[in-house]
Order: sequence, then C-alpha cells, then structure tokens
Amino acid sequence: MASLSIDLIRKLADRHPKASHLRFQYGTAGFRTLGSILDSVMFRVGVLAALRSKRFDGKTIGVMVTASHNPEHDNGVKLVDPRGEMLEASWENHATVLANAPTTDAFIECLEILVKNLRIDLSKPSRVVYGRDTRPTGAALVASLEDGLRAIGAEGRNAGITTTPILHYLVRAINTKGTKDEYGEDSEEGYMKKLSTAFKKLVAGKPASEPLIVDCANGVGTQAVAEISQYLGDTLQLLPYNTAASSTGALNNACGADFVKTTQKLPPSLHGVLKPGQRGCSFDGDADRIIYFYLDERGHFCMLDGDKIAALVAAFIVELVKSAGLENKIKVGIVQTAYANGGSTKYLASRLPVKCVATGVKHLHHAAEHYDVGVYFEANGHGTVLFSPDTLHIFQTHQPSTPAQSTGLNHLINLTQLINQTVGDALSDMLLVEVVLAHKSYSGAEWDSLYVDLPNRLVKVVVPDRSIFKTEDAERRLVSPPGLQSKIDDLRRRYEAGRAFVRPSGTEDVVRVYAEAQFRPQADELAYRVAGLVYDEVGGDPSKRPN
Ligand code: G16
Repeated sequence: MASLSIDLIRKLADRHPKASHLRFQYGTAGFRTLGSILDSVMFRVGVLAALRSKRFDGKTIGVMVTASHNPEHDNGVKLVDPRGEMLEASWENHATVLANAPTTDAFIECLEILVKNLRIDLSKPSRVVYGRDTRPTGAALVASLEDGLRAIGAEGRNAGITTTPILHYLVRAINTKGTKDEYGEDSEEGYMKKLSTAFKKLVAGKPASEPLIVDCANGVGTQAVAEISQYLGDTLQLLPYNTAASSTGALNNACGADFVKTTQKLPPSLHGVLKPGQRGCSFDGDADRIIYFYLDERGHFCMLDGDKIAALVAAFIVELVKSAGLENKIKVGIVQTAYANGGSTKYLASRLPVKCVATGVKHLHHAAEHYDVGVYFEANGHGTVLFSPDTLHIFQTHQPSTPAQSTGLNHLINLTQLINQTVGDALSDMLLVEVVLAHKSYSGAEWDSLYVDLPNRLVKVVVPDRSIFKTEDAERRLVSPPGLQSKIDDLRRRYEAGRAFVRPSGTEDVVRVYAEAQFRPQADELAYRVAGLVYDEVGGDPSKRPN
C-alpha cells in the first residue's frame, strides 16, 4: 500500500511556511489576493492538484496562476478539472482547509485525513499541467507550486505564460487524447490551428471584415492575439493595442474588459485611434473575458457587453438550428446573472428559455449544461456556448435533406470547433462574434440595435468585512445585514424601471452595488444612494465613501 512521503513533504512544506496572521479562501475564481503573500498557498495547491489527479486515476489536472482582471500586484490560483471545467465545489473546501493549516505538522495532518476520507489511492499516477499570466509575481509562485507537485511525486507539465482559456483547453485536450471525444492537439499551436481552421471555414465566401482593434489589457492576450493573427492571415486583420505585457504597472491599468465595463468608457489609449463606425474589443488580464465597443456617427462611445454577445450569438445559433432542419430536436437556452441588463433579459426571455444564477463561471457553466445548446455570458464579458453530448451526436448523424440544411449543419459543426467549450475565452468569443457579424453583415450599431440597454451603474464600496453580506435568489437579494434589503427595496421603488442589488465580491475586498433605471441620471443616483446605504450600515473607510 503506497503512502505519502512524509519526510519529503515536511522538508518542502517548511520552505513555504504559512504566515500566522493570514487567512485564505478558495472563492469564485480560486485563491486571489496580493501576489506577495501567496507562497504557502501555491505550494499547498500543488499538493492538492497532485492528489486530485490520483483521485481521477492519473487524469491531468490543470492549475492556472492568475488574478485575471485584478490589479497587477494581486495574483491567484485556480484548479481545472479533467474535462477542462472549474474545480468541483466540494474540493474548494478541501483547498481552503489545506491553505489555512497553521503549521507544517497541521498541514500534514490535514493531508492524511483528506487522503483517508476521500480514499485516494496513492499508488496511482499523478499529472498536472500548469500555466501563468504575465504578472511579475508569477514566476516565483510557479516555483512554489512545483515544490508542491514534487512533494507528491507528480508529473508536471509547464505550459508557460499562457491565457486561462488555453490552459483549460490543454487540460481537456490532454485527457481526451486518443479517445472518441478527442478535443484537439494538446498544445498551444493545436489550439490556434483548431480555432483558425474553424473560423476560416465559417467565413468562407463572405466579404472580409474591416480590421478589428483589440485592447490586450497589457496582458497575456497580447501574445495570443499575435499568434492567432499568423494563422488567420487575410481572413481577419487584428490591430492590437495595450500590448505592454512586460511593463511594470501596465496590466489592466486604464484598459481591458473590466475597465471598459465598469467605467463604460473607451480606454484613454484608444482615443483618436478608434474611428466612428469602427469595431473594437477589450480582453481582460488573462484573456477569458471580452467586451466589444464602437463609436457612433457622432463619436459617442457605445458598449457591446456580454449580454449583447449572448443575444447576437444565441439568435445566430437558433437560425442555424432551424436552417439545418433540427428545430424540433435541439433547443437553445440562455444563462445569465443578476448583472444582466433588464433590457437583455426582456429581449431574450421573449424568445428563449432564460435562467438566472449566481455570479461565477462555474454556476453559469453548470446551468448551461442542462440545455441542448446552452449560451452563457456574464455581463462582464465572461462566457461561452456549450453543446450537449446528445446535440453533438445529432450533428454527427443527422442527414440533411436539402443543400440549405447541409450548409446550416456544417456551420453548426464548425461552431463546435471554434467555440472553447471548457470556459469563457476572449479569443474564441472574438472569432465567434466576427463570424456572426460577417454572416449578418452587421455593423456595431446594427448589432447594438437588437435591444436597448437600460442605463446602469456598477460601483464598489470598500467595507471592513465583506463576509457579513449574504445573499439569496441568485444574489438578487440580501439576507444579511438584516434590514438592509428592505431599505434597498424602498429606494428602488421610487425609480422607473428601478432595479438594484448588493453582493460581496468573490475576487476583491469590496462589496459591489449594481443599479439600473429608465434614465441615466436615475440609474446613477440609485446606485450611489444604495452604495450610501451600504456604507452607512457597515461604516467604511471615509476616504473610500462612494461619490
Ligand atoms: C471572476 C469569475 C467571474 C466573475 C468575476 C467577478 O472573473 O471567474 O465569473 O464574474 O470574477 O467576480 P466578483 O464580482 O465576485 O469579484 P475573473 O475574470 O476575474 O477571473
């Protein structure tokens, strides 16, 4: 019976001690905090990933070192399960327990309990693939992670500096290699080839689109955009901006998808670059979110967020399903969160089933798996499309009876190759949007006119302890602090089409307030008044009072 190499684990764990005053929580997007305090967490995540692989008989587990949209000084880590999806919820708890064990002895004790309770067969092989974004703290944190893998004797594969979605892709590609579900070649090159080949097939015969401005958030998207450009050739010209991925302080700073979505403004670096009528898009720091935008003929900035992407893509897929003659067999559904604009929900719900779930890709992904084709997007631009195994089988076996049906079916099959079905992916989503725009001959303004967004505002409130904020009803209502929700309701009712909610962030030390209303000044006022309620309730840092 194989056992843990306690001496080796102890020796390596002692090199990565946990500071006694720190407490870590595996949240919406894994562990995420200041990069400079994550050393012990990284070592322990390496150990846990290695054990998870053993639990799956040696299937490869992924580890991504990133803090995505957060400021550059933050970093984080998340685990990726064998099919490329987010870590199963029960193991999030194991991760939190291991990360908080105060000493090496306590850590080893927790490990032994975990191995025993989960009946992990230590004689099984262990394989982990890992990557990181461009943050300055990344290299040292990866070294700590590698110590964790070494402690369990896992076989590690370093995917280097890469995007979060490519890491998810690699996990699925490695684990399906040689099976009937083979997902693609297990390399970054394989990913680029898969996406670009599908894209070229989908736009064949369509007039070439105007060049697209891509704001790379000064992050890892920079290299992904440069690489895919080589494969795309003349089919789509990408014009990358904010590409200073190695400049200190540049990452996500006044650029990127989160900046655009929260400020509802063009990154200052694109002023004078983006011309009226031209399309542009912004990735976030690890290239798993995308927001589109354009300037109207008067030069006003107009944003096309995750909700608009969902509407565009869902309508296109529904049309293809119909033209392939499959409308009686395949149903398309949508998954959103409370952040979805009321205008989008009204538009979509009158056409398709729509479900609302809590923030966080794992919640959306699971809900989308219940549809034949599940389109999920968070308003912040994080999303993808899932095709169920039955749907994929229908695509493979359906016999089209007309040339039009055959074309529709081929487009659907090519979409399954273009779309990264493991997780939201800025690069894949960008190509998907470009395909739909090319097929519909839509400009940004035509796409935007599918429905009208209600004016909305998102603000953050810095509070001493965000854990006192507890929600229900897919985060649309607060249950704690007691009494606060009824005050929010009282306020909200005073505004036409008023809607507002408060939820603790899963990635930053803040509470988020969202509000929308029929008119812009009212949406702003409602957001700031609700933020004021939050502030007055808990007492925040006076310098951070919302204004
Ligand atoms: C992560 C999650 C997203 C979520 C976002 C915001 O994104 O993966 O699903 O929408 O955090 O979370 P919160 O409002 O709780 O801070 P990312 O792109 O930062 O990994």
